[in-house]
Amino acid sequence: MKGEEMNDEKRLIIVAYRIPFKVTFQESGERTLQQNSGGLVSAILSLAEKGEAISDKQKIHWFGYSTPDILQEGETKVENENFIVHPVLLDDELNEAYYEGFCNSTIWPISHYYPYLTSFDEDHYEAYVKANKIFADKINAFIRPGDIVWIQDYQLMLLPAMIRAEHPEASIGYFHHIPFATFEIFRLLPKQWQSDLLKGLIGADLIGFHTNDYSQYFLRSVQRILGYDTTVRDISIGNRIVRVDTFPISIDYNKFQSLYDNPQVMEKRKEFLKDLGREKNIFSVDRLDYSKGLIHRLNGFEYFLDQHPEWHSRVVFTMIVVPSRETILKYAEMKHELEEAVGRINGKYGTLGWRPVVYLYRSLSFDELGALYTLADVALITPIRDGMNLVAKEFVATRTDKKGVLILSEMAGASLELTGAILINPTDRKKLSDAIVQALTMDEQEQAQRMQLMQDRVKVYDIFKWTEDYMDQLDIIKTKQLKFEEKIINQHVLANFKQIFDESSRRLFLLDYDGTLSPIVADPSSSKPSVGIVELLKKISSDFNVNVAIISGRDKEFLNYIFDASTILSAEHGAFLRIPGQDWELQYQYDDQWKHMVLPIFQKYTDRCAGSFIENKSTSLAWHYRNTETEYAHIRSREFIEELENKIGAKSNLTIIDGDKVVEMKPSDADKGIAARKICDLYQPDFILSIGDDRTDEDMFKALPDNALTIKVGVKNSYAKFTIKTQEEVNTILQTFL
Ligand code: GDG
Repeated sequence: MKGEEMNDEKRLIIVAYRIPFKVTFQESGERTLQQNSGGLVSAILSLAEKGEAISDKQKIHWFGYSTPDILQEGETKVENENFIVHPVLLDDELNEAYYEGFCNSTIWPISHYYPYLTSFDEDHYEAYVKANKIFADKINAFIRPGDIVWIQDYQLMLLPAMIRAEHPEASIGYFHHIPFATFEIFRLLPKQWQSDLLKGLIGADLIGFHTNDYSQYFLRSVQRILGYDTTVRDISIGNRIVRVDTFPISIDYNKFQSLYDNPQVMEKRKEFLKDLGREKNIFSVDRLDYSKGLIHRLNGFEYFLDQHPEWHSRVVFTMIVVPSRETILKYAEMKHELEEAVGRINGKYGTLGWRPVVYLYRSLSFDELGALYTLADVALITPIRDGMNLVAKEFVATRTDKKGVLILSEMAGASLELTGAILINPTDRKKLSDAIVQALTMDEQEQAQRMQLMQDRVKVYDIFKWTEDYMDQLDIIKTKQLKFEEKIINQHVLANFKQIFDESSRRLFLLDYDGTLSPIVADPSSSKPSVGIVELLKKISSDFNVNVAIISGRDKEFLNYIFDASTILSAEHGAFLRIPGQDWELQYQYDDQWKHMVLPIFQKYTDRCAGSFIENKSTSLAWHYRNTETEYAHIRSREFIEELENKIGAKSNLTIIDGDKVVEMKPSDADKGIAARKICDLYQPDFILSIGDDRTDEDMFKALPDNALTIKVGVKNSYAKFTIKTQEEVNTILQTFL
C-alpha cells in the first residue's frame, strides 16, 4: 500500500489459530514476549519495517488462541516492541471439539484426500462455528476504518464473512496453507458445511492458495456449490468482486543459507556425522501425520534395501518424526505402525554394527535441524499430500556447498517450483527405490546444477517476496473494488438528477426487464416482476408525465402480458417496437431462412445437455442452459458457439449473443441500442433514465446521449455511468422520481 492519505491510521491485524510467541515470567514477576523464529513472523515484521502495509508507527496486532495464563490480572493483551498480541480465549472443551475435532479430524483429512479418516460430527461443527464467532467478536470490536486484516488458514474459514458482515468496507485477506481438495472430495462434506465454509471464505477480498490447482479447485466449488460466476481468478458475487490467486509460500532464504557455516551447526554436524558413521546419509523430518507419507517412505526404503544389497552397511536413513496431534486416535495408531515398520526393517537388514533406520520421535533444535540438512546426501521428502512443504525449500537453501540431492513427492505443492529435485510418486516403492539409487550415485556436477536451479527459485521468491506479493494483490483488488464503489450511485447524485427531472418536461425511462425489473429465476417462463414495480411504473408514467419504455430480449406476448397499453415496449432485443396506441411493428425486413440452417445445431446441443432448452422467438433463437450442470454446460456452450460461427461464416448478418447462461442468435439489424435511439428520436426527451443488468443492455448504454442517467445493476464493468449492487435497489431508484 503506497502513498495513501490515511497511512497513520493503517494497522495490520494478523489472525491465526496460533500465536507465534512465547511468554515467559521471570522470578521477579516480569514478563517477556518472545517471537518464534518462524518465517511468516519475520516476513510480517519486515512489512512494518518497510512501511509496506502499515504505518511504521504502528505495531502489528496478532490475534490467536491462547490460554489465559499469559495475561496478568485485568489485561486483555500483551506487547513487545513490534507486536501486540490479543489472546483469544477458548475453554478447553470448546477448543478440543473445535481444533482437534472439526479442524484436525474433518477439514484436515478431507483437504488431504483422506475421506475415510474424516469425521462428520455435528457437535464438532458447532464448536467450529462457535470458536470462529469468538474470534470474530473480538476482532470486530477492535477493527477501525483503514485496517488490514489478514487471516491465516483452515481453522478460520468462517471468519472472513463474519468480519465482513460487521465491517463491509474492511480490507480482508485470507490464506489457505493446506491443499484445497477437488469438488468431488469437498462435496463429501454435508451440504450446509460446504456452503458455510465457502461463504465464509468469500467474505475476504483476496483468497490465497499455494498452487494454481488449489485455486482452481476452490473456484470450481464456489461455482458449483454457491452458483456464482467465476473467471480464472475472480468471483462475482453481485455486490462485490473477490479475487482468488496463487502465492506459493516460501522461507527466509538468507537465514537458512547462513546455516552451513554457522559454528554451532558445524559443531553439531561433525558430531552427528561421527555418530552416524556411514558413507551416505539419507534424511527426513516431518510432523507425525498420515499425509506426510511416512509409512510409504519406509516401505520404499525397505524395497531399496531388498533390491540393493550392495548398499547395505554403507547408508543410513535418519528419520525424524516430530510429535503432533497425539490425542487424535489415528495419529496414535500411526505412531505405533511406524515404530513397527522401523523395527521390522532394522531387524531384517541390520547388523550388530549397522542400523539402517535411525528413528527419532522428537523435535530438533534449530542447530540440530541445520546440521541434519547440511550433512544429508539425500533428503527424502515424500508426502502423500502437502500444501507446500517448507522442509524441502529449507534443505535446498542450506546447501551452500551445492551438494545433496532432493527426492520430492510430486504431491507436494513445492514440487512445482523445485524442479531440480528427483520427483516421484511416493506410493510407487520401485520408483522410490530407483530414485534413492539415482541420488546416491549422482555425480557432484549434476548435484550442483540441480541445486543451483532450485536455489535460484527459492532465493527469488522468498517469504518476504511472498508477503509483499500478497499485500500488493490485496491492495490491487481493493483499489479495483473502490473504483466500482465510486460508480455506486449515492443520494447526492440522485438528488441532482431528481432536480433535472423536476425541471424537465419530456421524461423517458428505458428499462430492461429480466434482472432489472424482475429477479433472475431458474425457469424464465415463471419470472414475475418485483412486487409493486409494475404499479410503481404506472404511477410514474401517469402522475409524473414519464414515458416508460421496456427494452427486453423477451417476446411480444410476454411483454404484453406483463405491461399495460400505456407502456412503450421493445421486444426481442429491439426487433419489435410497440408505441402506445399502435400495433407491434417489426423494425427491419426479416427472413426466417437462417433458422432452418441452425436449428439442428440448437437441437443437437439441447439433446446433449440435459435440462437445457430452446426458446424459438419470432426473430431469434435462444438456447438456455441455466438449469443444467453449470460447468459442463459452459464447456458445451463454447463448442456450440464455435459450431454456430462455423456454420454461418464470417460475413453473416447474424449475431450470436453469449449471454448469462443463454446463447442467443438473431439478425444483426436490431439491438437494444438501435431501439433506444429510435425511441429517443420519437419522444425527443430532455431527461433519460436507463437501467439494465446484462451484456445486451450495454448497447443501450452506449447509444444514449451523455446527459442520460445510465445505471448498471450488479458490480461489473459497464458503459453505464453508475452502478447499483442489487436488483432490489431498482425499486428505490424509481421511487426517487415520485
Ligand atoms: C502447513 C502445510 C505448508 C519441523 N520439525 C522441526 C522444525 N520444523 C519446521 C520446519 C518447517 C516447518 O516446521 C514445517 O513446515 P511444513 O511446510 O513442512 O509443514 P506443516 O507444518 O504441515 O505446515 C504445509 C505450511 O503450512 C506453510 O504454508 O508448507 O504444506 O501443511 O519450517 O523447519 N523446526 C525445528 N525443529 C523441528 O524438529 N526447529
